[in-house]
Amino acid sequence: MSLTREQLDGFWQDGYLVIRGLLDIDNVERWRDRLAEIVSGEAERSKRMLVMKDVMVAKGAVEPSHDLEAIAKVQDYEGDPVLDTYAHDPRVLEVIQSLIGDEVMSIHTMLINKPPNVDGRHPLHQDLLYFPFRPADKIAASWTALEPVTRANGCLVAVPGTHREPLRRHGRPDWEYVNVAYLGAVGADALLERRVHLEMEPGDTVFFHPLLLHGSGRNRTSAFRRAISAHYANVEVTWEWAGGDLKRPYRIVTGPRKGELWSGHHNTETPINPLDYLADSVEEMLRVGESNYSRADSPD
Ligand SMILES: O=C(O)CCC(=O)C(=O)O
Repeated sequence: MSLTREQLDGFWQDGYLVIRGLLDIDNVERWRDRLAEIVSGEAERSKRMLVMKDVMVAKGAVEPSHDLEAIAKVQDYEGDPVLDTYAHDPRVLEVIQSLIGDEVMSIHTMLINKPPNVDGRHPLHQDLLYFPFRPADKIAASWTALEPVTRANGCLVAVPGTHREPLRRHGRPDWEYVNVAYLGAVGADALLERRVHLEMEPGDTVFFHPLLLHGSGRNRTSAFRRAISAHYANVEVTWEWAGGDLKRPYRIVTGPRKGELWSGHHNTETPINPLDYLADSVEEMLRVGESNYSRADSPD
């Protein structure tokens, strides 16, 4: 699907664009079923796949009544023949290409499962924190709802226009239970009032910029809230992090080099130290903004 001028302008103005009904219910059901098969062991896990337990389950604070209720996400699903059809879906890729250019690679993949009964919040953050590539304008995410996502079950929230701001430092929220690597942007609470709740139907897809402040609230329902996502970068990006590479394959997914691994330019002269963007202690987080991550200030 090629984007209209209005949709393109909307993306660059707000930092995100929701496309209703981009993917159909057959796909959605297949991806949901696959999650269940992976978690039950019916489907073999692909080589690099990471299945992450929710922190409350891991710490024994919640006793799940079913295996699926224990899982927070499946990460790096490349190699899974069913989930990976998402990262290669031509409808997703066409939009991505309109946003960041024709030749793109997949740089991160995830299926996020927000079960009932756990906290499951994701503080406001910028995904660029996790990516070694620059410029940010050549990176974009797609995130597709796998069931109705609402304010009640912890839909995504976004703060429009924040993609024009620099990458912030990120730290651990002071919530009691925080899933591994769910870091929050320091000082972002001040912008919570401007957040927009992105309620979506199954198959609806939001595309967003890696500097956009976004997060998600608790699931207060008795059902799951699942979504599948992928991040992409134009192959012309530069690797900007200091200290070699992450030894992970970045696969080109469009154009004449489709299927090949990225082997682009590395900046070795003025690299970025990714640790500079991490708040390294609670004291420091408190100094920067009294209580940046209080319970009342969650993205629900
Ligand atoms: O799906 C969610 O709840 C949040 C996902 C997200 O923001 C992320 O993984 O960067």
